[in-house]
Amino acid sequence: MFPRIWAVLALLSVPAFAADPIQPDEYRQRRANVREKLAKEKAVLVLYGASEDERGDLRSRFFQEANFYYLTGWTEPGARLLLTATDEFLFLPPRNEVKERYTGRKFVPGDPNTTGLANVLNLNRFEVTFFQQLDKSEKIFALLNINKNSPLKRLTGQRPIESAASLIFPLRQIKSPAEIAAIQHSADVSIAAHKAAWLRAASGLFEYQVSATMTNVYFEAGCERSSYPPIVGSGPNSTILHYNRNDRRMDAGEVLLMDVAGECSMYAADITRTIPINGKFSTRQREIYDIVLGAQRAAIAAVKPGMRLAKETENSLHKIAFDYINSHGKSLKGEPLGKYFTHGLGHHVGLDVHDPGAPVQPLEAGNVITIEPGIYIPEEGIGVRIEDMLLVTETGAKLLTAALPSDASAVENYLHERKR
Ligand SMILES: [Mn+2]
Repeated sequence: MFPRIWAVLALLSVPAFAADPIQPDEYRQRRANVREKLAKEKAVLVLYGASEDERGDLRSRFFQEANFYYLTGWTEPGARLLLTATDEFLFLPPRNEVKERYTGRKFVPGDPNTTGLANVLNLNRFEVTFFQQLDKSEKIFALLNINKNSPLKRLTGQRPIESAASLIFPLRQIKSPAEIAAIQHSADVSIAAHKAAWLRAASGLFEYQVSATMTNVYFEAGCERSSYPPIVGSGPNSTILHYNRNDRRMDAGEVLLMDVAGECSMYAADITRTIPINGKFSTRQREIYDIVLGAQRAAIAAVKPGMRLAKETENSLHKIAFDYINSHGKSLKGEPLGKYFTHGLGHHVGLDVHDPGAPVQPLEAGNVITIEPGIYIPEEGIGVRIEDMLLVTETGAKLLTAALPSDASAVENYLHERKR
């Protein structure tokens, strides 16, 4: 009894973290980096922040658009950003007393400038300022895939708008020390969530109860949301890649796949573990598990600058994992298992759980990625995925999620604790 309570208390004592771990100077530096590129291109950049009623369904609180947040740290709705080679402008909506009754006082132009941006203007000054700056520029950059840019299209008429992705995404892919610390914090809190789930999981429990145990750990630690809807799949559900109904009762003898992580201070984590619900893998489950783990370890060992996450490419990490899976074990029909590894090997993680970074791009030092091979065999009701987060370094990689065991025996030993 006591060991279990002690363990739970220890898990929940995750240290608090600053609301915004990024200092104003770092936001300034990010904008300076973009403005340097704008100077070369003789261009201006316009970004639209998220608006308050974008979702319109009352279910979700306001969250800033990731690129807007990356360049400003600004967390209030309805803002617009204009960057030029030599200047920067943050445009903010005027006060709205009716809205403020619901969501509180908002910062407005004229308040003492604590935004960190050189110029803060009323949103109704946007058009005239934009055209003034456009007179001195040749190109306009914006994020085109966001519908809200249609008013910008109306303003610019025939002048083409180029994608700002090429300006911002390469910066977002190289994580700063402060970002790495923030991501590590999200990873640590999510690891605590997984450990709490391991102590809780038992036959007869519903998947949503395990999900609740996990989300509680990171919400209790001050994280603002799940990085993605929790995936807690038992038995047959473990073979459904993005299963998130989480409404099945789990049974002894099944595996439980948990792809669950929290987003804290805007930075996401992404972690998956698969455990035996009754504490011990069956022979077949253990065989499949060890193949996935072997594939993951082979890929992790090969991570270094220049390698790629993509499938059909030189220096492919995916190929390393696939070849391992395809050359170990067999299906019930005696076929190789490669065809049961049905998704990508990994992705970048940061402000978004799927952060900018195409799989074919060679990895660089400062990237944060996941490595997450899996084998899903519906006819056997066995799905195993093991997902860890890594920081790519000059010579290899640092495992950010090393504190969460993945070795099958270590997992079983941890599960054994709950019986005492
Ligand atoms: Mn992932």
